Amino acid sequence: MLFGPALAEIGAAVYAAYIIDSKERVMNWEADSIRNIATGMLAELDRELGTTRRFLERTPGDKLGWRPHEKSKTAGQLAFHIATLLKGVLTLALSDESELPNFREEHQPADVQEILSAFNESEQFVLKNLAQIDDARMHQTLKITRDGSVLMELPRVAFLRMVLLNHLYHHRGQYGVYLRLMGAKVPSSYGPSGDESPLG
Ligand code: NI
Repeated sequence: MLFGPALAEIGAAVYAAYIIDSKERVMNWEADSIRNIATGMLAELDRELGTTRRFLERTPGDKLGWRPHEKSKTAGQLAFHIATLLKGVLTLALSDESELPNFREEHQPADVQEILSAFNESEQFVLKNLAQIDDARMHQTLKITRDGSVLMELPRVAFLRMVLLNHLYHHRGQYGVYLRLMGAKVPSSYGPSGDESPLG
């Protein structure tokens, strides 16, 4: 046990409060989801974008070139990928057929501000455009090609779940390990991190 009994009790109370808060949000989320698919995704993103921004904000400005392994992206490259993927993926989903673009995954941002600005731009783009996709269009097939060959052919809703949402959460978890190894404080996300509990 890292904490004494008193601290453990406080921790349990904080966690219980968090769960109550989550239930309220989940209830809202379900009510929204009934309206349509895009609104449900936006309700989910309402939580997830805030958490993701906190991860990006913790980036140490003097470690953008750091990488955990020679095959890994640098911290700056990974953070910039997280910051831009929402806009890049949703742009693809707005067309019925797209050639897979280069997402500039190797772009090395100059500073943390460039990462946060890109994330803000992504967020605004998603908030403005995702709600425009009605359920009928969500169920229509989307085709992604590379050099003319079909890479993916699937309903738009499945593409958005996998390549927009799950992809974002995957990289955010990965980035949490980067933050830990760079000596930064790791934000809580699903439960406490080693540095903080969900209510701060
Ligand atoms: Ni990726």
